[in-house]
Amino acid sequence: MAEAVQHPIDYESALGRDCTTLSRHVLQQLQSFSADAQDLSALMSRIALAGKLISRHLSRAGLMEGVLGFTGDVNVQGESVKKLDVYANDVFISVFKQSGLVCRLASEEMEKPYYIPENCPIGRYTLLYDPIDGSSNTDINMSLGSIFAIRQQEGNDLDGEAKDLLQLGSKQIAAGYILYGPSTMLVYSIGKGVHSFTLDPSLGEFILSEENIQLPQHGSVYSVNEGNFWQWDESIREYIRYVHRTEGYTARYSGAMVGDIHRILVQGGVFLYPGTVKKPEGKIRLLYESAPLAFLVEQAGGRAITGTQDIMDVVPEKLHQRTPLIIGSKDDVALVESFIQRHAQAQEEKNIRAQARIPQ
Ligand code: FDP
Repeated sequence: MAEAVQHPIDYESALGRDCTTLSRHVLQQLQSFSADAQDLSALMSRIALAGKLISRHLSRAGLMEGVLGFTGDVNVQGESVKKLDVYANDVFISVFKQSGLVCRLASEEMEKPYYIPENCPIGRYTLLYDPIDGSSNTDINMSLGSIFAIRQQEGNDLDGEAKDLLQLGSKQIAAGYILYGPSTMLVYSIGKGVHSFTLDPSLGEFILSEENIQLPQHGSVYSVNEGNFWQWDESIREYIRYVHRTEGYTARYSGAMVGDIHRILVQGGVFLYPGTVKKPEGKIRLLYESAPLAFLVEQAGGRAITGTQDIMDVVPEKLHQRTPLIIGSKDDVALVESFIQRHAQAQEEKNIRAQARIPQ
């Protein structure tokens, strides 16, 4: 009888992979144990804890009373608040209590920034976050996300207006998202590439899955809510007509941007949430959705624009500002942009003709 072939097990690399936790990864990236590096590692660990708590809650949501559905309140954006939005918002606040790290948090669910007074004498950071992205998916057991960004707090914000947050996306120290899908993943960047971690429930740890993710230059996916077709600008409608009649494109839209962006990060393509007649600035919030995702996608070699400007160049005027968003693979974003530019140029020529009374 033939002897069974022995495959040597490479314990060293298997263990190395299993042991790369998020906090260790942050320190490895910074190659330092300085106070700043320790802070960033601790910040990411707390965000990971929030992700674990929310993930656990979501996995049991269908088994518990009073977890799903609406609270009956309307948030600052005029949207009906879901019970899970409130839960997830509070989780982020509570994981940062007595951390000495984050003095102030700002989220979609709170009109004004929330202060944790005991942290403020030494807490140098602000956390901006969308606790539950894709709210329409909450009650139907579909993928959801959380989006986060960390910025340095500048000054003491004596008037409580958080004006120091009204700055460019390049002021973000770290950004990322947590995806609650078949497995829970955390994807982050501290400006040194994009890295993904998967929650191992048996260890209760996020373990490194992929380092230095690179977004393909082009992908077949376009991800947009086509129900808004008649509300878009003609340039966006033209782009969509183009992908409809061109071979090689396929539509994917889940209702949770984090899931759609994750697909694009891995496989390439473009996600769009353009302005509509009802919402000329679109739906996506700049400070805790567009800017963190733009930071991440640019770090992975992609692009994010409003249509006329890079997202990272937009200076916010207010905390809950919205922006149109076109984000993903460089070539695909450039294609959408070319439709917008062509349309703007044609419009300009038309206006000049009209002013000069030249027949159209
Ligand atoms: P939400 O339902 O939580 O507000 O962040 C905005 C967002 O989620 C995205 O996650 C999602 O892609 C989009 O809104 C869905 O909005 P539409 O139903 O208008 O397509």
